[in-house]
Amino acid sequence: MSKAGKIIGGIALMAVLLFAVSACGGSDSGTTSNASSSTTPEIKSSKVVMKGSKFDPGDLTVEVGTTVTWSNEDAVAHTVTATGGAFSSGNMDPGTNFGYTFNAAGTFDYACTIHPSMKGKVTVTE
Ligand SMILES: [Cu+2]
Repeated sequence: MSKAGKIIGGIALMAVLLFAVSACGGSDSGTTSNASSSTTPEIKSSKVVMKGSKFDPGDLTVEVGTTVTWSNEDAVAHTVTATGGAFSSGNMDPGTNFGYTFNAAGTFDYACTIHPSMKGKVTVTE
């Protein structure tokens, strides 16, 4: 009886160890699943950082359909306001973002209305 109990105990221990190993492996592979990316359309995005009262990059070229996100990493508020009125972020406090999707080709000059010398440009290509 005691020998059988020892075997059962051993099997139980192995089961616990196997479970621990498989659970660990499962959580590792879970973050790398990217199987459906080939069938979904590519999401194009680009980022402009606002820092030191400058847009970086100040001159950006993207493809039609790209969403550009401006991120205010400065200590003061800024705006992203298109010269032609295509888009306007309004006041952006430090730490906030503004996104705009460019669905037409062209050149879009913009500036910060608070700091008129703070200028940038997005060129959108087909
Ligand atoms: Cu500004």
